[in-house]
Amino acid sequence: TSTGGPLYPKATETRDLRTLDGIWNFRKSPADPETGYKAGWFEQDLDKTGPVLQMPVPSSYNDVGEDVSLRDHVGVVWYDRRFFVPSWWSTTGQRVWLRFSSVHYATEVFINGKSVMYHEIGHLPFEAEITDFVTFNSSNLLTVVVDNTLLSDTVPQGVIKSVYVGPNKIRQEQQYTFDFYNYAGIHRTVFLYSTPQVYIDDVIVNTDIQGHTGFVVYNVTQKGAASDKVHCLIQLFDKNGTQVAAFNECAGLLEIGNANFWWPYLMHPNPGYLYTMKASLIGPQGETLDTYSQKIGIRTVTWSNTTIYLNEKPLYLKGFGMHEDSDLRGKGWDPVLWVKNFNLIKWLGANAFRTSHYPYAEEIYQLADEYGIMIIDECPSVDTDGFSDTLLAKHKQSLTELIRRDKNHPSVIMWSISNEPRSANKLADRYFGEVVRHVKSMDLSRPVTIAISAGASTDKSGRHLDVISFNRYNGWYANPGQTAQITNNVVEEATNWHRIHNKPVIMTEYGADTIAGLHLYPEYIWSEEYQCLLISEHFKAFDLLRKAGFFAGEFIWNFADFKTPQSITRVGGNKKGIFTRSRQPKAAAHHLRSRYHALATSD
Ligand code: GCB
Repeated sequence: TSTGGPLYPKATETRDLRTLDGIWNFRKSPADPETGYKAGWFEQDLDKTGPVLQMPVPSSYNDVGEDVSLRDHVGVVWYDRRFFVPSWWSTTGQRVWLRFSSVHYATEVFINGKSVMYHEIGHLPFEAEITDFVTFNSSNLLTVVVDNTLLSDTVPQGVIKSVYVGPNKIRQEQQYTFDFYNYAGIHRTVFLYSTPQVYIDDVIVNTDIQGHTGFVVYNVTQKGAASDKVHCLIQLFDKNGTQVAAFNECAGLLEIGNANFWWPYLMHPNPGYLYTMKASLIGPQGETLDTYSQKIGIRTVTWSNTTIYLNEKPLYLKGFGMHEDSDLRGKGWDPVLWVKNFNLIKWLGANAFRTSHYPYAEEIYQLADEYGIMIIDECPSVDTDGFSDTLLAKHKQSLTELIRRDKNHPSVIMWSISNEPRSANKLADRYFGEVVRHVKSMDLSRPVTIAISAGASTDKSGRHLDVISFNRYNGWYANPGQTAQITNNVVEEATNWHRIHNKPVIMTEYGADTIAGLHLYPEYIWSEEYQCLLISEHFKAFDLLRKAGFFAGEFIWNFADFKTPQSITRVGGNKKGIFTRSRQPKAAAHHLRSRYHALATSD
């Protein structure tokens, strides 16, 4: 089993890096998942053991073919490719590492026919040191076996149904209750990288502010040497590359007078200010053993029973739920898509989004740090149900990996530990108590929330949270076509949540499916006019709630249209986007934009 890879791989003075992205060989397994194992597909090139497809990495495999059995495949698929490791990595005594930034859902990795790691849960990185498995004077075979099956104890959960399709013919169908397509495959970059023998394993950063002074509390951990044989040099550089602080302990405190704090977009003329923190491991002779640099932002997040504060200023979050989703690529990491997304986020005047309903690619958090966009970081637990102990263990594991990965991002201001769990179930009380305790044991610096769909009077999870978030579809699932009651309902429900829990409240979802280009007036569901009207009625509620003093943010559902399983309530997918799937604005995008910009000037 493999977890971790807490540090995003980087080339530095002491480390080299390449990616194994590109076109790989690919084959679906027959229904029996053991087939490939029994036939030894991991011991030779896939194209020698049968026909292969050409498969891009990173990408979901589902939508690149013309074959419904590829799109809807349930179970195991095989990938392979060959790669070289530079011989000088060996002559200089470097360790060789292989890191997958995300593969969905369960993965076993072989190198030259030997199993080197297994990882479960999509959307999170895993890595292994493979120095002893590779050869340096010839190519190496890398085989990846991926299983997309979701069951009652996977995160997220699903169920496999056997569907009778004729005599002796059964089709296995993956069913799940969540509302996005269960895309699968090698979704993010595959890194091959080197570190020295003695290497920096992790860097933990926390920041604080006092007046104009910034503080960076850090801890650099190393592996490969006795701790009395090495020390650290920590240097902090500002945007111009000027060193503003330094210290020679592996754990310590840096003080930066007149610091540039990290501010969100539109809350400050210079949002997203990042320093570069360089950590070096120094050996007994004063030699540099390893270095690792990362960008950090100096900011605080605090909260009371009514308000969330950033750098001691009250926050009002304006954003949306998103998805990693696009045409052809599915959930494959795509820098073009995401730079475009961030440009649209700025165009809208938004300052936040929720990584609904799973952790996004690390590069997205790096962009959010740079742009000053705040993130509610959600783990992959959606529609959480059953609340078994095995599920609880995996749910905690997903948060362990998430927090280890994202702990240093200034953009991450809150953890969301679930979306729409069945929290009226009495088992949800103990379950979420445990999950929150687990998060708090790892990070006390950020509030914890759940995007709740249960009603305030039946929900059992809210008492464990710092911030109450709720999803509600007034004028859509409830009373479709009727907008007159929306404002009242939203005000009442938010007020009720606050009255019961005495905590800040956020609306994390509201919205209406809308077919771009469908115009119906007077407003009629599915039209652009209806989406505008529905959100206007919500805006009235938000303005009233802001005056009430406990309302901390509004998140429309969704940023863009996205793919879902096939259903008669979905036209080519979920159409609640304010942008189409190709990121063109519907009328609601313009409408939301004028609100978010106006809120920025009034703040
Ligand atoms: C929800 C879910 C979200 C769905 C949305 C909808 O409550 O959290 O994943 O896509 O409703 O549009 O039905």
